[in-house]
Amino acid sequence: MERTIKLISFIVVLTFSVQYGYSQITGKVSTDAGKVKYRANTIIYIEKAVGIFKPPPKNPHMDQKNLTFVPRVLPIVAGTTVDFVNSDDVLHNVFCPDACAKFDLGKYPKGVVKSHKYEKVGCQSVVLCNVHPEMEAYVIVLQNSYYAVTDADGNFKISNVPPGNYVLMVWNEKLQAPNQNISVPASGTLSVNFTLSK
Ligand SMILES: [Cu+2]
Repeated sequence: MERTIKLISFIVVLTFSVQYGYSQITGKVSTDAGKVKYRANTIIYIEKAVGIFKPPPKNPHMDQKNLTFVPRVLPIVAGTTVDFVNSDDVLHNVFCPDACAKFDLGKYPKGVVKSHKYEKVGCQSVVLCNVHPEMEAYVIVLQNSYYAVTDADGNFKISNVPPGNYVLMVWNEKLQAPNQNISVPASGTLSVNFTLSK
């Protein structure tokens, strides 16, 4: 009897691990030597995946600190509300002139948080401050949560991706790279590299 239970448990665990297998996608974004700074802050994302992707329970923040938006690049799932925080001793404004996410939160002081909900999948929008024209950031609205932002060396990792065929896309504020058709296996790691150019 005990043996049978063990065997059944084993089969159940095996079935679940096959059915609910996930993989990770890792890789590197490279550029010409003169454009090394653009390796960072590149978004690698799956264009479309099956399923319903809800916003995270906690709103992501975009801070305004030392006259800079942090992070500079923020990928989100459609329907996510972003909280814009002012952490500086000066007044900041937050606005977006792009049609797909047009808003203006006005000017506000340190400690105040104002928010905007991004609805439109595919919206690649800029965030600006009308007090400091040099301030600039980007919010990229995606269909699903399988995305990553590259580090300073261009490395990225997308975890917990269900197996399947996808189009892997690239967004960068200045440069471009062709999309890649990928087949994510039921387990393990798929390595994908991109070369960014004009
Ligand atoms: Cu500002």
